[in-house]
Amino acid sequence: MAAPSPNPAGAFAADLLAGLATRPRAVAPKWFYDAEGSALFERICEQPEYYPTRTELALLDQHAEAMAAAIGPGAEIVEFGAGASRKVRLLLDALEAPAGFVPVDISGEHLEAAAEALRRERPGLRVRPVAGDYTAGPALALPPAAGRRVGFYPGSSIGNFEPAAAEALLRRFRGALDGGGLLIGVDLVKSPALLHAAYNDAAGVTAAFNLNLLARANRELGADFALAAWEHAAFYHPGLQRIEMHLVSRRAQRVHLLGRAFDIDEGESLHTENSCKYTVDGFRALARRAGWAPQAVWTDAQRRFALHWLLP
Ligand code: AVI
Repeated sequence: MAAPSPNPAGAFAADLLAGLATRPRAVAPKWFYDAEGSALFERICEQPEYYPTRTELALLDQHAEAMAAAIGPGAEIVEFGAGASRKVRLLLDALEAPAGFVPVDISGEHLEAAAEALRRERPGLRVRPVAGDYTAGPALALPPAAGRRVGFYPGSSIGNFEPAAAEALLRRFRGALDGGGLLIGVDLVKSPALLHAAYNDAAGVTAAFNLNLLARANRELGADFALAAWEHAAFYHPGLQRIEMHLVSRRAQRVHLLGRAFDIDEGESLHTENSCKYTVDGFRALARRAGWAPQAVWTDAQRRFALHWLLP
């Protein structure tokens, strides 16, 4: 994996400066996840409209044994983008003699605490967290394998990459897992109304999550984004099968960031996230293009979410 950036604020600054200067303006969603953003994301997962988390948890709960059988005994689970590690617990509970757990996450802050909690709960489990950006940079450098490696990438985070980038990331995982399989959660294409509600929750948590990107730039980079002058917008694009999230300027305004000034028109947007949705077959085709051989797939009765088991 990429070594943790020696200067993450520098990487955020460079990305945001470049993103504000391009048209349409855009910034990568990975910058949502500072401590505040991660906490807001945890709250999103609890909103009644945001079905992916509870649907995936139910799938893991219901099919853990079949998944464990597919994975086999003695596996070392590598979770990409590990958060509170709630989902992996369901998997670890079902696995036969797991050789270890390697949570990988860009935000090192919670990683060590989450790893420590898991070690306390499961004294026999070897937990070796890796802090760094698994999406970019040189090939992932994981600690020497303690067993047959198996990747776990839940939450449909793969949807936050456009298909070409998602294909590249799946290839990257294939390289890092060194012959091991990948269990991956993918949000399914569904009714636009359900999707729209999931990204426009009534409590406004997703809006706060989106706006936190600007608040973070103010906190960390001394920018002067006026939060009240920006509005959360999320909508489903049926042609591209994705939710798009934007921050839309409510008025003409000038923003300062690290000695540069950006003039933003009323109604202009900063594109902050795509969340791509896939049919089961569409995702299997993407996985094949990335060199994976799709195996079993588990979906809920309402076909909202899918967990795919892939072999190299
Ligand atoms: C992390 N990721 C899969 C979430 C999603 O649904 O795309 C992030 C998110 N954005 C808004 N709500 C949730």
